Order: sequence, then C-alpha cells, then structure tokens
Amino acid sequence: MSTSMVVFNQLHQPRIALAFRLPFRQADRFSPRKMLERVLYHDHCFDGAASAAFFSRFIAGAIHPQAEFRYTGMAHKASQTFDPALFDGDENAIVDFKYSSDPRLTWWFDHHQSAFLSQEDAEHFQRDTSGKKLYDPSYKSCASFIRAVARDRYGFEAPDLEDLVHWSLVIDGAQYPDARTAVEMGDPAMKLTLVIEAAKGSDIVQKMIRWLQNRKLEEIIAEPEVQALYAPLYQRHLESIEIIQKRAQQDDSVIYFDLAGYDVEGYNKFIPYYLFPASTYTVSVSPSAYRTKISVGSNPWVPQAPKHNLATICERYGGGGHARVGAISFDPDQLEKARMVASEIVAELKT
Ligand SMILES: [Mn+2]
Repeated sequence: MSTSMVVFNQLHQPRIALAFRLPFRQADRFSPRKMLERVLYHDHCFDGAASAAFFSRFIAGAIHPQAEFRYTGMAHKASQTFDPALFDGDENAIVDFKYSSDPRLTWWFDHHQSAFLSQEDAEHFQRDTSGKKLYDPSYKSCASFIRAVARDRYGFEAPDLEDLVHWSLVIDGAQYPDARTAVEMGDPAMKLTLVIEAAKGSDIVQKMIRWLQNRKLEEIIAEPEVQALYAPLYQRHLESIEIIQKRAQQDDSVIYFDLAGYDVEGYNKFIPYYLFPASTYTVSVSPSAYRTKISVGSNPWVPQAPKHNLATICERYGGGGHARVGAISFDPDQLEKARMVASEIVAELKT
C-alpha cells in the first residue's frame, strides 16, 4: 500500500510540476508584441490607398493573420530618397510607389513606368530573389496587380474588394467613359478620390485605407468626417473648373495653363478635356508649399492614342509617370525654371 503511494507520487509529481510551468510557457507564446507591418503607399492617390488596403487584406488573410498595420504616405519630390527611418516594421512594404534597395524592404508592388530612382536600384531589383518584389507596368492599377499576384501565387481572394479594384482601374487607368463621369463627381469612388487627392495631411487617407479593407465605398463617403471634407472640396472643385477655364490657352492640340497665384493644388486632371474636348495634351504649372509641379497629361477620349510617351518626356527633366500622364517636380522657388521647361514640352508636344 505504501509502495503504491510512492509510485503514485512519483508518477504524478512531474505532471504537477508541468501544470505549474504551463501557464508561463503559454504566456511566452502569446504575449510577444504584435508583428508590425509598415506599409509605405502612394499618398493622395486613389490607387495608392486601394493598394494599401488590398495589400493589408492580403497580408492579414494569407501571410500574417496577427499583423498590426501602420501606414506612411509617400509623395514625389524633387530630391527623392527614402529616409532609412521609414523602414521600422518587422516587415516593410512599398505599394504603388518607387523601389527602394533598403535591405529591410520586404514587399514591393508597383506598376509605374518610372519605378526606379536610379540605374543601381533597377539592377538591385533585378538581382532580387525573394519573390516579394513585384513589378509589372502593364497593369492599369497597382491594386489590380496586387490582386492578381495574391490570387495566382498565394491563392488569396477578396471578392468584397472587387468594387475597390474596379474603381482603381477606372481612376488610375483613366478608363472613364467620358469627361463628364471624370469631372462631375457622380460616383462614390469619384467623391472619395476628390477627398484623397486634396485633403491636407495623411490622416484621413489612412483612416480610409482601414475602412476600404472592409466597407463599401458609399458607406465611407457617407461618414460625417468624410462629408465634412468633401463639401468644401467639391465647392473648390467647381471653382477650379472656372479658374482653369480662365487661365487655359489652347495652342494646336495642346492646352497650357499656369496656376501661379491661385490656390488650386490638386485639381481634377480631366477638367481641361471637359472644357476643351478637342485637345490632345495638357501641360500645367502649379506651385505649392513643397514643390513646383509640371503636370503633363493626354486626353483619354481622343480617338487615336497620342504619339508622345509622356513618362519618357518627363524623365528627361527628372520627372516620371506613365505613357499618357507624367509629372516633374521642382523646388518651390523654381517657378521660372518650371515655366521654361513647360514651354519646351508644349513645343515638343505640338510636333
Ligand atoms: Mn497607381
């Protein structure tokens, strides 16, 4: 009897000890801080926000279910470099924006023709073997590119985000049926674009990136906070149509306007074709606090594709973009230089 008690104790002591240790082990396993996914996205751009939203759903749904997402908006500047402090996540991603050779960059998705800051960066990308740096300029939106890669390589799909991806294609690819659809703000996605492109700072864009992951576009535009931003922007949008009408000159197939002295940064780039349906190109100079910008665009509704590649022209002056829309950034005090370059581009586009 006493022997059997000893055996009982010997058998069970280790289990008792184990039972005491278990809570500590569980604590070890479940308490570490969440994995941080830092997402750098193209700020003040519908496709940039849509890309950040789709990418986040993809990572949470297929790669890191526990990840915490933080967003940083990126803007094109004259002296473009990536601040090393940007890459502070356990994983760092860039979507719809230029490549970085920083070793801490985990994911990269882009579809811009001008995707590399330097030849060294392009070569660095070509040497990459991670399979997580992805580039395809044939996609009309970066969100649709992320959707394709997530589906084809990771089996991840988000049918509830189809509307978001559809509008990223319409807006970033300028696939509007006509200038009216692009300018008259009938659809929720167009209203959101107005807020995303013109809102000061990145806070509301980043709120939207979170909402876009699981809410309908019409719900988001109905948010009182979004409405409060939208109403005055819509008013300014109507005013910007008037100002561009006043300032724009048509020279052959090229529209030119200079917005120096007018506070209309972030005007809808289809207004010129709404006002001048027979034009092919637009060149504009618009100053703001942090840059002077030349925008070069082409009319998406002209019957035959324009012959000039606008990204190539802009690249020659240190800018970039897509074949049918490009931009060049100058420092804020370089207005005269920007005007000179703009007139050279107007002359070239007329040929
Ligand atoms: Mn894009």
